[in-house]
Amino acid sequence: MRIDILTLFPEMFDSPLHHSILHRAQERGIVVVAVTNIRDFTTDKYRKVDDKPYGGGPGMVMMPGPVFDCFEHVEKLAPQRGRVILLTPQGPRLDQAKARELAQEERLILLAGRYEGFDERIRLGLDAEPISIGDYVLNGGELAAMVIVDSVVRLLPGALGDEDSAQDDSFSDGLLEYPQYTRPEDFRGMKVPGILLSGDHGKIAEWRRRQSLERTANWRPDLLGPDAR
Ligand code: 4GX
Repeated sequence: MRIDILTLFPEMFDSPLHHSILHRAQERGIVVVAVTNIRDFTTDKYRKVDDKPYGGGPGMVMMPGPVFDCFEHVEKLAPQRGRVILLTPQGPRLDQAKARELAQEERLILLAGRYEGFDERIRLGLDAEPISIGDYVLNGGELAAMVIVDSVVRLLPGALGDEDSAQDDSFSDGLLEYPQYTRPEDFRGMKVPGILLSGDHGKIAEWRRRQSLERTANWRPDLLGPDAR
């Protein structure tokens, strides 16, 4: 997979891309992630990327010129266009199903905006699909783009080590994951549930299933369907 990210803050991606799973996936050639600075595609003396909104109102809006020029440059860096995604709180929300869908693509192009957002002609002209990572307001699309990269790359074959499994995680069966314990058996008086030390794998699987269902009912009833809420 190739992932291109268009942003005014390319340095924000350095740390996440150079650690752990994302770092290893790039080293293994499972994914190429390329970050491009939209400001490099300005043509004026002040490298201006934003302007006041037509119709008035607070804040600034990202101008179409630099974003289109940046996109048209980036588009040519690989043969496929893949899916073009615009990070915005106004889009349909990212979930595990969407992450799996995106992981099937050969290419993604992510547009991360700042200020009050992009001139609407950017979404329309580039036919970009809006995606939100959740119902809260970030200071820019960069962290949202990183969330997409992180959740998608870990689903690519070979990205996780042998010990890890994308299959067992919460949401793979629509339920929250059961609680995990490791040593010591007694930590400050808090004991590991006896069943996990029993060696009875049938009973352990049953206990875990029940824990998953209980947690989901308590904390995320919405996952069990509209009737459970
Ligand atoms: N999930 N933000 C984008 C600027 C903006 C505003 C409107 C396009 C249209 C967010 C989220 C998020 C804040 C990123 C506003 N860009 N993105 N930014 N939640 O809150 O994705």
